[in-house]
Amino acid sequence: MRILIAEDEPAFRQILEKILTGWGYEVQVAEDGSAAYRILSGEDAPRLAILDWKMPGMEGVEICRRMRAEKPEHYLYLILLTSQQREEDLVQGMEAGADDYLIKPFRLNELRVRLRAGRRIIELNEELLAARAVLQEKATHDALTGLENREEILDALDKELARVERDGGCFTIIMADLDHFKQVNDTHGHLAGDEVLRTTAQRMLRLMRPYDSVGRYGGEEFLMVLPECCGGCARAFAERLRAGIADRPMDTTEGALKVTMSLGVAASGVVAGRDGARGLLKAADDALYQAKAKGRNRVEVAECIGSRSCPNHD
Ligand code: GH3
Ligand code: MG
Repeated sequence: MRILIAEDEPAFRQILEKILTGWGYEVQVAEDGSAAYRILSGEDAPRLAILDWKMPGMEGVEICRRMRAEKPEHYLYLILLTSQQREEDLVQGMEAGADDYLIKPFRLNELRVRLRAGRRIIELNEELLAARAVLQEKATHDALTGLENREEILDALDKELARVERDGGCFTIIMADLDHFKQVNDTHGHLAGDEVLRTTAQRMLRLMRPYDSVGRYGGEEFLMVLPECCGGCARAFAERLRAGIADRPMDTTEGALKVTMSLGVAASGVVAGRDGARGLLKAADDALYQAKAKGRNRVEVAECIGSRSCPNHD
C-alpha cells in the first residue's frame, strides 16, 4: 500500500521513510504542507498519509480540514504527528478530520499498529465501494445483455427531452424488435435465444456513438436514444443497424442462426410540445408496427403529426 509522509524536518522524514519502506509500504514524501496537499488532491493519491502538524506551506490540520471538505471518492486515512500535548489541540486535530494522531516522540510499535488500523479502514472502504458499484450496475443494467435496463433508458430519454427543450436541436429514438424471435427459442432452445440477444446487443453497441444510449426495453425489444441525429442521419443509422443484424448469421452453440430485426424511428420534432416521452415512444412503436406489418427486416419512420418542420423527412 502507498503512503504519504509529509514532514518538513529532513532527518525525521528520512528515518520514517526508511522504516515504512522496511515494513513493505510504498512511500511518497512531501517536504512541506502545500506539496502534501497537492499530492493528496491529485489523481491516484496515496490513501494513507502521515502529516506533521507544524509544516511550512500548510499545517497538517489544515490539510485534514480541506481533504474532508473535498470528500474524495476514496477514503483517505490521515494520521497527524504532533509535539503538542495539550488536549484541546488534539481535539481540534480530530475535529478537523484526522483519523488518528501520534505524539512525538513515539514508539515504532505504536506507529505500526496505528498504520495497521488505517489499512483495515481503507480496505473496508474499498470493499464497500466495490459492492456499491456492483449494486449500481445491477440496478441500472440488464443482466443478460449488459445494456441499460428499461428504467435507465427511459431516464436517458427524459434527460434528452429536457436538454432539447432547453437548448434546442433534436434527437431520435429507435424502437427495435427481433423478428420471429419466438421461433428461435422454439426451434433452438432458450439458451440459443439468449445468445442471440447478447450478440444483438454487441452488434448494436459497436455501431453506436459513445454518447448514444441503448437499453433493453422488453424481452427482445430495444430502445435507442440518439442525441443530435435526426432525419436522414437517423434513417441511415437505423438502416445500418438493420443490416448489422441481418447481414451475418449469429454464432450460437446450436450453430449459426440467421436473425433479422425491424425498427421504428421517431425524431423529437414529431411530437414537439405534445406528449413528451409517451408521445415519442408511441410514434416509434407505431412505426415499428408498420415495419412488422410490411414484412419485417425493415426500417419505418414515424409520420409527423402537426409538426411545422418535419425532422423525419429532411
Ligand atoms: P415478431 O416478429 O412479431 O416480433 O415475433 P416474435 O416471435 O419476435 O415476438 P413474440 O412477442 O411472439 O415473441 C417474443 C419471444 O421472446 C417470446 C419470449 O419467450 C422471448 N423472450 C423474451 N425474453 C427472452 C429472454 O430473455 N431470453 C430468451 N431466450 N427469449 C426471450
Ligand atoms: Mg419480436
